[in-house]
Amino acid sequence: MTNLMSQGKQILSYDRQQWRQGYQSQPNEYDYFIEAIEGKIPEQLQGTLFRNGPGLLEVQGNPLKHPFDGDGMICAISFLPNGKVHFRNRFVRTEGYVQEQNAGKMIYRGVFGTQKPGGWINNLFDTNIKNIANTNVIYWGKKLLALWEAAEPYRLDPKTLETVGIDYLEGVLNPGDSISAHPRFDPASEFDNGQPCLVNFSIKPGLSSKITIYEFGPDGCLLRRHSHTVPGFSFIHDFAITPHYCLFLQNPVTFNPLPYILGFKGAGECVNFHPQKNSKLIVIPRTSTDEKMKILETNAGFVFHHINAFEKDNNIYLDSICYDSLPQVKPDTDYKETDFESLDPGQIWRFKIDLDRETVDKKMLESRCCEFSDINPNYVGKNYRYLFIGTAHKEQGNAPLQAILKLDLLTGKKQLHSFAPQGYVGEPIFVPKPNATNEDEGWILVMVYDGDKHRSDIVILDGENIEKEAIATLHLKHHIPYGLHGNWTSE
Ligand code: 3ON
Ligand code: FE
Repeated sequence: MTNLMSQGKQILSYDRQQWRQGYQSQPNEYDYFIEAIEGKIPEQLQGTLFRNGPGLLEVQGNPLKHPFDGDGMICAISFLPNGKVHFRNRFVRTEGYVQEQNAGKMIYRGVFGTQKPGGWINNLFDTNIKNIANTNVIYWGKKLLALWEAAEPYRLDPKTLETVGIDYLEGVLNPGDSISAHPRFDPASEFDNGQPCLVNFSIKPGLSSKITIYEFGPDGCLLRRHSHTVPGFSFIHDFAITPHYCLFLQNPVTFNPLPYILGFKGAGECVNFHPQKNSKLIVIPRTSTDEKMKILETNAGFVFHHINAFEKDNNIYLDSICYDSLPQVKPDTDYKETDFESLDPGQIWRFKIDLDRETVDKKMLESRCCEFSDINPNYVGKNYRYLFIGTAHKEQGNAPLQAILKLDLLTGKKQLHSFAPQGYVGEPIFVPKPNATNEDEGWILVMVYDGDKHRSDIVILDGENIEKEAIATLHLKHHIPYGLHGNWTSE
């Protein structure tokens, strides 16, 4: 264990140097059975955890300005019927990744500010975007798909993680189209006799923005598609669903692309947030009935992610992670120098939407610094009781995610499992136990970076009581850089 670092008077729950090392690239591709296991893997836990995230934090020796610009690398952790657990990781062979690997140099700028070497002149007018397929990975319609919201999905072989190529979702997308990295899985769609369905969206931003909603059946075929135009520029990373509605929060942002076109900044750095302005809450019915889209206003700060939404007593509820300001890496600084204490934490808010009165009320559910949530997948769009989320070790202020928080929305009870000082958590994934009767009867799977050992672990917590000792800890032979999103599949 390391000594806790003190910075000024503040005692930190982590060591900055160790935290930084979680952003080291992992250029190797592994394929092995995990042998270093503490505890006992539950027999009933069978399936695969897929997760995505930047695997390279530099391109051919040029460090990235922002980790969100890193080439997507998929990890697959498979829990086999014989009790063994297999680990595999592979880069998505996107067109841009392959080109840069072959050329031995950086060819593309990054959306979040990574510039090609040679100064602005060498970036001037270069608006070619590299699809880095790094944000999420889903298994749907017998396809494994790596997603990045500014371009098309990449299809991978679920067994070998080999890249098959760009996937147009049975002809639904055209070359150059994009689809969000945050689909929502409706466990029992009312429009399809209770069958599951996948709901996703795409945004075409401009002076006004076109939102298209797509719903896919279990076979991967399109069931419903409709488009809507909303006023103003949009940067919408995520949405939420209920049985009858799709909910979007349009952050109060404007976009000035000039510094991007002139080669000074990344496109993402040209998004300007206006905290004093209201957000727009866009409510779109999932089927074309007489009901029309509604746009209501509320002050929500900046929102990347939503947790869940549901309908109750003629109201719609939306739970989201809100920031008072948009965290951006300052010019000429490095994300590895992040001054956490100067940034606003993500906090959980509940929005209550009355469609008839056209009002939005809000209340804070959790003030602790939070990000990356999951719930029991059978409760998506429903009045749910439990949420699981990455959180800071300390109750106040902004800090790296080092703990998992379980929030009981009925009683307000909280449970915390902290991996501080040496552990850093990613997105927790909730896997329901077969034949479970309680909502929290399941396992939490989470990848934890161990800064002491510079290796990553897969940790299994008991959903009913996350505070007790982990059910099992699986030690990988190496580290995996901090990631973004993933999913579990028992197929
Ligand atoms: O006009 C453009 C529209 C658009 C789709 C503007 C634009 C260039 C910004 C854009 C592209 C957006 C993209 C590519 C977004 C990608 C986002 C991404 C890869 C990740 C987002 C992660 C969000 C959070 C909150 C992560 C938090 C992480 C931690 C707290 C732990 O490290
Ligand atoms: Fe996300």
